[in-house]
Amino acid sequence: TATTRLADYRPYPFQIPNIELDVVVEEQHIAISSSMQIEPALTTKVPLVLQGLNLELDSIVINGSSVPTDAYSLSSSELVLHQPPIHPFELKIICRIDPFNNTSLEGLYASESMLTSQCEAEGFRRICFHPDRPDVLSRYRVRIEADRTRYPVLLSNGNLVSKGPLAKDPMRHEAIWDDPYPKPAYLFALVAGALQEVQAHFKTTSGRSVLLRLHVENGDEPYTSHALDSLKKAMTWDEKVYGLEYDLDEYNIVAVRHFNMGAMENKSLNIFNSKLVLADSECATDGELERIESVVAHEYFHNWTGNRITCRDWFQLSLKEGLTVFRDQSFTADLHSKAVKRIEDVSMLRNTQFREDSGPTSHPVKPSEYKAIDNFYTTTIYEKGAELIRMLHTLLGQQRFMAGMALYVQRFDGTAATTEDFIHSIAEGACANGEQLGFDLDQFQRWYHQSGTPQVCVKRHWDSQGGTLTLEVSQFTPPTPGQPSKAPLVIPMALAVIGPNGRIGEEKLVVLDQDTQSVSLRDLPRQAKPPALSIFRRFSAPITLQMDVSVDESLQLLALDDDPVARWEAGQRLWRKILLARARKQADKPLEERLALALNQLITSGGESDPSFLAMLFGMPGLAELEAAQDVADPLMLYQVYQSLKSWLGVKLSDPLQNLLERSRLNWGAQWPAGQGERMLTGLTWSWLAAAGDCEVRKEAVEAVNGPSMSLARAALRALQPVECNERDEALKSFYERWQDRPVILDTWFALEASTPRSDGLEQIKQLLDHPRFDPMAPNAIRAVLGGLASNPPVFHAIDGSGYNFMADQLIAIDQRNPITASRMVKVFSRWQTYAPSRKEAMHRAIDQLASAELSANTREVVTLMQP
Ligand code: BAL
Ligand code: ZN
Repeated sequence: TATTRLADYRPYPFQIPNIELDVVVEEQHIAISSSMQIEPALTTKVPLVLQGLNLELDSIVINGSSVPTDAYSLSSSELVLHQPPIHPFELKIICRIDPFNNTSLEGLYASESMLTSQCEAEGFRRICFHPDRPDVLSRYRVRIEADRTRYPVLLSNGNLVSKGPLAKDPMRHEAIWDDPYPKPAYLFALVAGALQEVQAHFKTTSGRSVLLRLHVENGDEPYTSHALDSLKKAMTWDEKVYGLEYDLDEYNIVAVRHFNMGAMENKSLNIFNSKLVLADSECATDGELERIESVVAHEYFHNWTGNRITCRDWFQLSLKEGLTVFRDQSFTADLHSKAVKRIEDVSMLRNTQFREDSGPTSHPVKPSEYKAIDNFYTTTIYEKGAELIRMLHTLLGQQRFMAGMALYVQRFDGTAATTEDFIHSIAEGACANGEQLGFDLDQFQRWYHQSGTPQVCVKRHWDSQGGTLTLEVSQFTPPTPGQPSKAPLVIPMALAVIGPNGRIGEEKLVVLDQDTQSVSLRDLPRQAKPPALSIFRRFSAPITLQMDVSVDESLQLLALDDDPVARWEAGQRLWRKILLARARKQADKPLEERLALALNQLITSGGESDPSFLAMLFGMPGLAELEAAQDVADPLMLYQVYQSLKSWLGVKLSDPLQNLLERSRLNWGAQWPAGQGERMLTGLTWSWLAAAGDCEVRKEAVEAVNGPSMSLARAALRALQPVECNERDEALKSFYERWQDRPVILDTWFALEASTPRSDGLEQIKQLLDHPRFDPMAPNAIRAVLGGLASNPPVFHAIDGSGYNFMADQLIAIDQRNPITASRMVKVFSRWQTYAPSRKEAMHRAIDQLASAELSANTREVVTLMQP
């Protein structure tokens, strides 16, 4: 497969201001006629190259005249018109597609009884011949014609112009949609089917009324209000915080069972994976409700950062994704708890993005080349991309950042922009009143091009006489594939000093920009011992910190730091130390006792007013993070260590945990977002007490599985999962029986079953794949079972390699049907080099097994990167 390079970017030599699509849905196929108004952008003659995949070409007509076959050439992926007219012309192409046998879930495809589309990144070429690149913006007018009974609902982007039966055939009808905003083809969407509609209304700040419509399968109507409420909250927030208003009279969301992504921001016709729309507190956990709220907001926010201002090419993907993730993170932080949201995001970044960035698929936020762009919808582009925007926000402050955003929107609205356009607008807007930027903009942009997680090393010198704390700070980014050496980055480091009564003096923001530099904090209390240092507060940069921190200092920060993120971090440091020591079979008993004492105090003092934040402090670091800290990653050992530590804490803190549980029960019934902290604490308590063998807790957990709160039901299942007991089987069985008719929820059951450690685990997983309710065409179901396997260390990492081997076989088969889903899942093997020799060899054999199979370009690209 060809490599696409950023350096090779050239503007498309034609403009296509208008496209009329005529989509006729027949029994077995769809006939598509596209009429494009084409304007050559160059005076020199160049061929017109259009992309097309799995299209059956019927005819090509230019300005009403048929184009002879020798005037064009057609390959499996391209249509080339050798000598198109030099003046504006109309190109009409008629072709056929077969959405009913399209298992890739790209382009137009069938899901249950509906037809739906997914065009990002390069799906439009599976619908009709088109340049299919994001810098070609057109106004679309779309006519959809279909059977009235089978497809009563016909949707596309923009405004509905008309809808009604066909005069020539009253069994059929048509709808005409017109989108006044020029857009790239990846934002095109079309849905046809028997869908139920739930409506809401939103009045914009300038007084326009917007009709909000959520389309779901029959029977799913009761689960729509959460998403509609979330949409209204997002619309209000974007007006209030960014001054951005919605620009059309209607906004549609469609819930689809078969979907590769989480959701898609198509202009005024968002398409959502049904698991990210359908919810209420009985059938979704608190975490899922918050996630749905944030994804609905994310897709809505794309209307400005993504749709009105789109990407020039796919190397700019983070321009819209990093920025929009930053916006949705800020939205959730504003609506709920800033501290808890930041901690969740930092934890996720460490366990996914840092992992990606230290492995064979590491890539910059702005890659310089790719083979399959679908492989770049990664946590690096999204979450690290968001961290870059957050650093700009930290460096400039809210007001100046917003001035930059306003300039960016004003300058690039209606265009396809680059990350440089964005950065320069932010800088110019932030300095509009003559202020200095305070850092080097070109140097800041290295963040976009350098992959890898920077390490910041801090050595401290304390002058007790002068009251000066001097930090010798060095930064180093380790080599990553294709990037052996790195230059220093602009790193914002937020600092404060914490004394026995809390913070001393103001917080300080230091800009690191050298390989090594010295930072002095003066006028501190002259005492023998240096004060505790609160560093990288709010996780002010996506780095790993290397600094000697004593247990005393960590405990002091855990108790007194006024930045909740730094406080949580202090606790994480202790958790890491304890877990890693146990993994080395050198348990640090004195430290464990001290942490247990600190946790006990946190519970009994009652001083922590936010139970969700308390739950964060009780949360242990993730497996990926711990694996990264081991010289030789040992997932099985870590898995056992989590359990043994929980069990020890369950015994050690039995009384305070019972007390905490009792307090938490009082708020079990509170409606989300109220009560979520207590439900989180309940889950933690159950899990520690169940690990410690508490039978009463097991019984309570089983009851919760049949109770009114999905959060508690899932917490119960998670607590029971690692414990081999009858209650575990009983709980899983009742969960299945209760939810067997709800595929979205049943996926959770599949995931739980697949990740439950059992001696015959692999056998059980095979049975799940043969289960009558397992849908092999649904990416959610595949991810549930195979993702469950990957997060079941005893089964996946079985030393005979059987787990790896089975996974490879499955992925080879899935790749035949759905390359996007397969190429994402293949990354479960990406850490193979970090394991001990026997495991490493077994995993390598599985990678070889994949490499020698017939693979899609998507999966081949990832597998090739993983091979040494
Ligand atoms: N653009 C793909 C889905 C999303 O990031 O919103
Ligand atoms: Zn997005």
